[in-house]
Amino acid sequence: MITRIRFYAFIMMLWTANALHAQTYHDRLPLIPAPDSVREMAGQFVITPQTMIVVSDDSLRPEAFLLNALFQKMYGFSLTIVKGEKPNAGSLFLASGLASGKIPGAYQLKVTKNHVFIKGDAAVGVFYAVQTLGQLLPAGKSNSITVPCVEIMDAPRFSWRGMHLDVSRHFFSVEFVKRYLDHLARYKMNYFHWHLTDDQGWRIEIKRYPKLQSVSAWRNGTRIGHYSEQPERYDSIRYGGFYTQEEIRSVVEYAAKLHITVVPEIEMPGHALAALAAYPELSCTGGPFEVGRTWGVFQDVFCPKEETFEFLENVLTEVCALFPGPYVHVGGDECPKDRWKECARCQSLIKKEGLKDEHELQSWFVQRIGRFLQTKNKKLIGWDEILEGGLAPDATVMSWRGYSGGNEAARQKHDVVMTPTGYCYFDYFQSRNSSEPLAIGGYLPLERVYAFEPVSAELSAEDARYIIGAQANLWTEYITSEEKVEYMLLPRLCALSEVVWSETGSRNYSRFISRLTAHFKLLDYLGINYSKAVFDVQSEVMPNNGRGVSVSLSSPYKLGMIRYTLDGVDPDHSSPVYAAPILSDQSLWIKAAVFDGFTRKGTILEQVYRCNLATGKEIVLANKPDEEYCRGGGFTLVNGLTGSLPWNGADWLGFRGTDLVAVIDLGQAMSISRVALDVLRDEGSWIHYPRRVEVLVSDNGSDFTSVYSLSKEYLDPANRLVKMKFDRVKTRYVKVVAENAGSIPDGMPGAGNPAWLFVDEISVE
Ligand code: TNX
Repeated sequence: MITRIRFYAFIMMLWTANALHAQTYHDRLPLIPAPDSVREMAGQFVITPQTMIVVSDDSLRPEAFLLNALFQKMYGFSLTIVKGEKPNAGSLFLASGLASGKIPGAYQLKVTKNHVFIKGDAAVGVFYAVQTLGQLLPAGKSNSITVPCVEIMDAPRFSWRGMHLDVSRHFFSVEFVKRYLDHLARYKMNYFHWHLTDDQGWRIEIKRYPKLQSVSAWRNGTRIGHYSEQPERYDSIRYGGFYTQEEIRSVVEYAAKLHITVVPEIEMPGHALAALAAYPELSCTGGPFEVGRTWGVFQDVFCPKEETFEFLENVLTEVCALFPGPYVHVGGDECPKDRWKECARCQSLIKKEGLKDEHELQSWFVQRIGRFLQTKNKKLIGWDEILEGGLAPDATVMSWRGYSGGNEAARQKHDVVMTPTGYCYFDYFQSRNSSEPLAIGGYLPLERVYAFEPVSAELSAEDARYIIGAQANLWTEYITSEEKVEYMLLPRLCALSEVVWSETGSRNYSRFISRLTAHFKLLDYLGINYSKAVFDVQSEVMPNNGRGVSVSLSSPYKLGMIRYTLDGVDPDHSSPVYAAPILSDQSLWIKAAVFDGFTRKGTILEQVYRCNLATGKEIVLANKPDEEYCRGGGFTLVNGLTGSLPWNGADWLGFRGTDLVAVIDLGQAMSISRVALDVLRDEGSWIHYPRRVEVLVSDNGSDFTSVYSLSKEYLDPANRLVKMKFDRVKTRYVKVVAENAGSIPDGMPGAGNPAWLFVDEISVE
């Protein structure tokens, strides 16, 4: 009998082992970013206050201290640290010397019933192993902590795994900046880009220029509501602050312990209004100026004269001394050239230096600063505008206006950090929920961050090597509190960390979500704020064989179920469970939410589809939309769904500098007399109303006759919907043209750049 039980136990064991294998670790251990390889083993290791940490050499003591700090925070005790050659039974052993890969940070973490064995390539690898171990710890106070037995091998994909924080638009305390660094470290990020100066406040103490502290660090009020709101409203609260050099040093030191390099950003020549308010003589006009109280781009910028360079070099001398890292970020973005065009001094400088125009003058400006930084042994890094008029030798480019600047820089053999707005701007909305807190605009849900690939397929293998990594940016125009910083950061940082750390092959969104939702327990336990948009229902609309649309609902959260209604009533736990796509050639009103038993997990998705003759029909676009705003392709324009505001990557097509030319095949000749085009106007985001619209018809799809055309003078940009009525005509093909506004005029945000044209829907009646 006993043997039989043993036999069954054996079979059961095999079965469980197999099951574990089939399910893969991804779904079980809440590790983010996903390690290269994870082998789960039976059993667990138990940590008590008596467990010891053994370090193989003294250089690893700091990592042991950090592990202890984590135990202290989570369980209220810390362990004794001793030095030793090998893992004692019952101890946590930390060693270095693992064969390292190209990029520092590789580690092995082995948890057995007897000990925890950590081996890193160096202290940095040990540090990352400790972070991984931290994510395996149970969320709940106890004196007996169990860790599952597992063997992990891991190494980073990119050497630049960055996260940015703007402390100018809103200011955050040193304590909070350190907490922010903890978040970065938890997900193995290694660069902190500290945006220290901008129009609305100068936040770093520079001893030589005390007015940067007394004047530039403070503004007399702040814009209320969104930048696009009219009339403009302001509060009159004096707002500001700055970090003393001592505080800066303490942040840099703190970051170094977390193996994070701090990259300070001192903005020039643009975004410099706060500095000019204190030192107006550094401008072209002489001022006076006040520290910015609203957002956007200001015309007054540093004037490229000797006093300015003297000032900037003195500032940078103090900055270089404070930040031991190799990089200094000099901004370079959004510098309007209006003042330089009107300034006799600038114009004679252009002549004297043999420059073509103001863009080359900006490039000359940045190159001069680059040469100065070289004397300090620092590398210059700047936003992709530093490409215009020629790159400074050895400059590293941070590509934010899509991929193109970064790709171009890589082709010129310059290092590149990718941070395209469409994937990396954490100041964008992450949910379409109408109760979402105010954000700048745009839509960047978790899934889209997760889909980010820093290396564009357009690059050759040789040029791709210059993409040293990626980062996300957190601009804080609308982020006024620490809680909101965390809310905007998390969990999007989790997705980004996987993009920059994990092997591309291991990326799988639904597995990521199961690990992430399990990992939320730890965030809850640590009292960290994060967005729960991941529990929202997602929808996908497809053409239904020429007869309207087919709408599928899904949720990445597999533990719940989707319930929905079609009558406008909010779904509850008794509403129908979604099982198959909803088909319709009539208008459709869908409300849906995810339920875990009786509990609704996320918010309610609400979508209205308005079907017309064009809905679900074949559509061909002559010009490709930009790769950042092309999801859903041409069908986006005939899917019955009006793009939501805030505008986003899902329901809108974005054309950068090019026109919309769409041909819809109605399938057979139909009688029509109206075409409506839904367009977006958001000039703050460089999105402009079209210059001209036209409707053409054809029976054969190649010879078109114009039936309607209207140009700028007659178009009313106040209308989101461009309604085009004409004499009733029978036709099979309908061509709709919307001409891009062209280059953005001077004085507007993004002046000189190609305007965006955003369209989301064409209806034909
Ligand atoms: C553009 S990205 C900026 C910032 C704004 C941000 C808002 C970049 C280099 N410049 O000044 O805060 O957009 O999303």
